[in-house]
Amino acid sequence: KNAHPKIEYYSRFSPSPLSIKQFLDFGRNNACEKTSYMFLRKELPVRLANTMREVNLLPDKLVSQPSVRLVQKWYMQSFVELLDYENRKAEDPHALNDFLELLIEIRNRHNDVVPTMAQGVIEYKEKFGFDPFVSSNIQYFLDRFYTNRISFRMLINQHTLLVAEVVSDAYDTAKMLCEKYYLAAPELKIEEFNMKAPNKPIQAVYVPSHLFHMLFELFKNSMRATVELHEDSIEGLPPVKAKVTLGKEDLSVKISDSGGGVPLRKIDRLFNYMYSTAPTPSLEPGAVPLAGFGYGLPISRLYARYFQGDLKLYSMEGVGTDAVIYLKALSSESFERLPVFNKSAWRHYKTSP
Ligand code: W6P
Repeated sequence: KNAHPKIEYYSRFSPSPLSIKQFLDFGRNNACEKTSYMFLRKELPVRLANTMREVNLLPDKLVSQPSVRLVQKWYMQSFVELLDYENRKAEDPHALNDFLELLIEIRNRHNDVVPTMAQGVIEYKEKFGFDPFVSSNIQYFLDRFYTNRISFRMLINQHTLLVAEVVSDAYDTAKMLCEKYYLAAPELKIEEFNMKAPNKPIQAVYVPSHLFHMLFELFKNSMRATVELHEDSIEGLPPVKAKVTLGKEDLSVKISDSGGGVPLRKIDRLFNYMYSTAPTPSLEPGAVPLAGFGYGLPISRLYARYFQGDLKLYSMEGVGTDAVIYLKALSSESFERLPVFNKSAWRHYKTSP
């Protein structure tokens, strides 16, 4: 039910299409967060209201299915919560942060929209069978509904890159690989410490795919070390720990394992291309190793350094390893670090190490 009068009001506005360039310029990173806030607090309700009105044009027999009702409820709740910001000035000291948190909540609330709608279609089919007219309506509606959802999440995502979320995505992906090889994987424990805004999730101005790449690489290494050391232990696998911290200068992510560590003498080798290409241990053809015989670590360190950060390993032989990714907390400090051909570069090729 669209009982709310504001739905009618907002649905009269057409959504404003953005170009890919606007997305890039407009993210919190480049433009100011205020501009983004002023745009989104109107545009998000407009996009929600447009879709909510369309749901009501679906056949009653479909709209009344419990799953569809549930989805409608999520849309209504998100819409109403966004209305709180209709008249909240960007200068209100808490508005921007509260808004950010609301966006994260909304994104999570709507995570299961696709399978839930699919469930609604199943419920309908079980009760009323297949009807070509309804099927064509549903096809038309769902294409538009999901396009709206893609666009809505695109807007939210460019406003919020949550570091802990990337950490847990990278962990999940590494865990799947690890379980495939070893039939087990250590648990993850994430902790956050936001020095700038205590108890607020840590946001980053960064390239998500680069962060994912680095974390995925570190998790694979930590998991391998953990499983190989503790495979036969009756206590089970010690967890891999992640700590995300935001300070004035640095945004750091530490991944710690209790996989037995690496002696100091061998740490540099982990970043050495020549060492990393040592004859590969025998592997089934087509099999990819979980970690340890590739360019994963040296290239991850290049990603970190590319925007003025770094990647370091601190290991204690016999115990375990801490890997820390350092990123710049301020977007104004993360400019590209590029190789330049000059005298100093030239000298590197002419002198011995
Ligand atoms: C290890 C070796 C290593 C490399 C990179 C990251 C974590 C770990 N743990 O034992």
